[in-house]
Amino acid sequence: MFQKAIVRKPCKNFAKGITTQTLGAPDYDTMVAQHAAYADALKELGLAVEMLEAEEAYPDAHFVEDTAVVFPEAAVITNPGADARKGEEVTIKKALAAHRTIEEITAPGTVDGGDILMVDRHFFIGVSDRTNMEGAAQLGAIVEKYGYTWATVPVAAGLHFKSSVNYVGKNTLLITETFKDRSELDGYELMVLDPEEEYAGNTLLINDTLIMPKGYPKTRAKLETLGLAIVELDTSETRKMDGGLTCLSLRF
Ligand code: CIR
Repeated sequence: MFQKAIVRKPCKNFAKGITTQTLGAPDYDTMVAQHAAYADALKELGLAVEMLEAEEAYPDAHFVEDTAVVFPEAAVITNPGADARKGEEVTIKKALAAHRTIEEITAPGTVDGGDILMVDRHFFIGVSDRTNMEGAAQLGAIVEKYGYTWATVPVAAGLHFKSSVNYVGKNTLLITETFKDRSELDGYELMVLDPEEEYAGNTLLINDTLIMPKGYPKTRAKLETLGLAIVELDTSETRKMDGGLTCLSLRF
C-alpha cells in the first residue's frame, strides 16, 4: 500500500522542457490546475502528499518519477538520461533521505524512473534512450541486494517503458501492441491497448484505484473488467510535454 507521494509544482518555464509531441504549446495556468487536481486525487486516496517547490532552472523537474526509484527498503537516486535533466535529482535526494536509505546510480550509468516498473518483488528495467545498460545493471545489482528479481526489457517505442507498459492490478499488465510478444512479460495477463488510445497505457495504480487519463473510452471499458475503482484526470498539458500520470509523482 502506498502511504506517501512526492510531487513538484511545475515551473513557469515548463514549456521549455523536452518534447517530441506536436500538440501545441502548453498553458501554464492550465498545467498548474491539472497538477493540483492530480495532487488532490492522491490525497483523496489517502496519501500524504509532499509538494516540492518549483525549479525554474529545470523545466521538466515536475516529472519527479524520473529522478528516483523508491521501494520499501530504499530509494535509488537516478542519473537522468537527458543532459538537461541532470541535477533535478539533488532536491529529490534531500526529500527522500527523510524516508529511505539512499542508493545512487552513477555515470556512465543513466536511469530514468519512467523506465522502471516494480511489480511485487520484481523490477522490469526498460533500456531506452534514457536508461542505458550500465544504469540498468547498477539498478539491478542494488535491487538484488534487497531480495528483488529484475529483468531488462528493450524499449523499442515511446519515450519510456512506462509510456507503454504499466501494472493495473489483478496480475495484469496494460500494454501497447509493441510489447505483446515479449517473453519478459510472461506470467502476466496482458491487456492490449487499442492503437488509437496508446497514451492511456500510462495508467497509475494507487492501492485499489486506477487513475487514468481522461478521454480514452475503449481503455476505460477494458479496465472496468478488472473491477477496480477508476478516476479520470485531464492530462492535456502534461501530454504536450511527453509526460503522463506516473511521471508526476514518486509513490511509496
Ligand atoms: C522528458 O522528455 O524528459 C520530459 N519532457 C517528459 C518526462 C516524462 N516522464 C515520464 O514519463 N516518466
